[in-house]
Amino acid sequence: MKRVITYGTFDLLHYGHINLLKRAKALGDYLIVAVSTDEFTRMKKDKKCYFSYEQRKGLLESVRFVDLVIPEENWDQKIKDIKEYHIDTFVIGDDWKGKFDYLKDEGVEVIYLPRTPEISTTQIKEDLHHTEEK
Ligand code: C2G
Repeated sequence: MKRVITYGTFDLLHYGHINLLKRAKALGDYLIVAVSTDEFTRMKKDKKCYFSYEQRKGLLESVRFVDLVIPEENWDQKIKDIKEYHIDTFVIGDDWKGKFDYLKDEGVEVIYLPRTPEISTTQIKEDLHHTEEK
């Protein structure tokens, strides 16, 4: 059983996220998603999620490509997670290209997948804001 892990905030879950999760699952047999807690999101993105951690966790657990959702509480938990969950492959969007190559030293495959262009949580918020203004 090939075990894959990925990390993210996944706020306002959209088709770009789903595209990533679908491709991540296709790389193995079991996909773990580490979703950022509200506290960690505030720290890493300096902004508040629209949906709470529990809501984002519940949404991700409803995605058929996802087998387990765990909390991402800090930048440094990846090596512990890889050991604890016997991970074979780490995958994330290529906006992070190169940032997690150090995980190869733990014997895992590190894969950066192309992001889905034109969609992002920020874009959704901006578009909705402009729509309201019309
Ligand atoms: N993503 C994508 N295409 C988009 C938007 C996002 O492929 N149009 C991918 C990102 O590359 C990432 C995942 O979907 O792999 C989740 O995106 P975010 O929630 O923006 O993740 P981020 O806030 O970058 O958190 O420790 C790593 C961080 O937790 C990553």
